[in-house]
Amino acid sequence: MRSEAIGKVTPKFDLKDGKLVVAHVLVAFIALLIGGIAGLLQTMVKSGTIKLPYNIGYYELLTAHGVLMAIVFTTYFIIGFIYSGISYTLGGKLLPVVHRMGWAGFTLMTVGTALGVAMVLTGKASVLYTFYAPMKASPYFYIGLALLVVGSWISGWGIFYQYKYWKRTHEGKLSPLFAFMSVVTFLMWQIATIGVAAEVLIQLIPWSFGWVETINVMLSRTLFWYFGHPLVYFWLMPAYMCWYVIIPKIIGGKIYSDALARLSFILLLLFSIPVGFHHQLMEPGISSFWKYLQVILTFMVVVPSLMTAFSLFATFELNGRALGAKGLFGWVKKLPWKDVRFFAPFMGMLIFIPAGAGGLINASNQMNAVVHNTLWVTGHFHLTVATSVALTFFGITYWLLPAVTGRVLTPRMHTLGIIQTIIWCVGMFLMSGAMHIVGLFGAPRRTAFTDYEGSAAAGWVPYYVFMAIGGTVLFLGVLLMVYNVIALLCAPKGETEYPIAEAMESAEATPAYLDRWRIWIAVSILLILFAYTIPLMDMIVNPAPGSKGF
Ligand code: HAS
Ligand code: CU
Repeated sequence: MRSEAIGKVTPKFDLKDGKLVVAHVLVAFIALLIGGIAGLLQTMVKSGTIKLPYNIGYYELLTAHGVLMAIVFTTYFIIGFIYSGISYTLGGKLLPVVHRMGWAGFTLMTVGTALGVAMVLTGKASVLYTFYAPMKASPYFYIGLALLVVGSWISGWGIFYQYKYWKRTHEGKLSPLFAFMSVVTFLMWQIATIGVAAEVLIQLIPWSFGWVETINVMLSRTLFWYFGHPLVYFWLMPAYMCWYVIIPKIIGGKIYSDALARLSFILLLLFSIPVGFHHQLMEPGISSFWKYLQVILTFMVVVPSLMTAFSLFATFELNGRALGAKGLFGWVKKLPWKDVRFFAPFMGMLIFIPAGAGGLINASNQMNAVVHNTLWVTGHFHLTVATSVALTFFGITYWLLPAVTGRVLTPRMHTLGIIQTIIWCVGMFLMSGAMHIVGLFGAPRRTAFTDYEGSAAAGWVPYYVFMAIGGTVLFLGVLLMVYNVIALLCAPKGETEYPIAEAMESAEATPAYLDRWRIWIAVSILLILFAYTIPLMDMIVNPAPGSKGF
């Protein structure tokens, strides 16, 4: 591999920390497997091909699929990946207290996940992964979620602690980019999860225990989306960390600009949160001014993604030219296509171009009226989170597991990984493509049946067939990925580098103000207060009829 030709000796990964990383990654992939099975069964139950015992129906399976894939798989993978990176870049080892916090967070999250998933699979929490009112689940589902969130907070505090310790012992030095990005990601998570914690603790738990009779639905949805949008950036930012910090090293190049990377993460911190209304554009009860304001902020949060695209193109092109590439696109040929550590995340990037464009359509008020609550939206997030993010996480797994367990990535694993990536892209092209098109025709999302039969809906059937074929291909992709994870854990012993790239310019080129956390946290909170205070007050003071008494 070309990156090895650089020949610099890199420190070994601490194998004790490696166990913590493996634990997280394993739970993530168990969730992917069960979530994948639920995804496949969900289509079969919906189409009436099979009938499951214990009344497990479409909504139970769809909830299990969404919760396991979108919440459990991602959160565990992200924490495992980030803990590995802070161990490696901030001193080569987790501080003992941080190591313990990592395990404490893991334990709490796992108890919560087990409780939550048990409720879903026994039919006591068929509320979908967005779980806002008025759908009601067993209180134990919400308690499970609360434990999952609190567990992730403890892990996040561990990250902050390790970072602070490093800063204290390396005064005046620029923190490693990976660590900086980890802190931004978990700061954002910390601020965003306050919304869902408030919804769960103040509204959903008292209501589902029957302590209060009514619930303010509007408030519940708003608190959910205050969290629900930044949630998607919580998935994306670790993928960006791979794109900015890992990929340049793998292709044998350098990070285009450390300062630009940091600035884009600061912008993600500022603009990820005050935008939840773009999920509520079609809702009455929020005045158009506040929707308009949050749509403007939504278009602001696109800027750091465009900066990321620019920076990646720059890295690819400059590196290609250094290797002798000619012409406008000659650099494409210089990319290491046979290296799965590159190929899988690269396909994620490529697909993020149409995926992001779909997001811009969603965010535009008039077009949102066309696509809202249709399968188009399902298509959108299967491209963003289930392809761009998931393929990047798969790509990380191929070097992460060997690096943290003292093993090697064999040529056979590269080949299997590339096959897995291709299967994923083909499956997603069929499934998500069909979802986008049929969504434009009006086919609704998250509904077990429609009674449009015989009218416009007849034309939807061929697209449903493509969705089913694509979904089946994807299920094979899940099985192969789970096989790959097992194979990686049994790979021959040896050394695998932890690929962290260097920046093109020196550390002095990064302005110090990017590291001024207090300013950025303050601006972030101000923006949130600006975008949310008045509409929230309005929902609480003037609740919709029926919500009174809450
Ligand atoms: Fe979204 C709904 C708007 C991004 C996930 N989104 C969802 C839902 C999910 C989700 C899960 O405004 C459904 C929630 C539910 O269940 O109801 N989304 C956006 C916008 C963006 C966006 C404006 N979404 C994401 C990301 C997600 C995600 C990222 C997950 C990870 N989304 C919406 C809206 C809705 C919505 C509305 C509500 C719809 C409704 O009505 O319900 C943007 O942030 C996207 C910006 C991205 C770009 C692309 C930049 C490209 C890059 C790649 C460069 C490639 C290279 C390789 C360098 C502008 C960085 C090229 C190499 C070559 C050789 C060519
Ligand atoms: Cu959003």
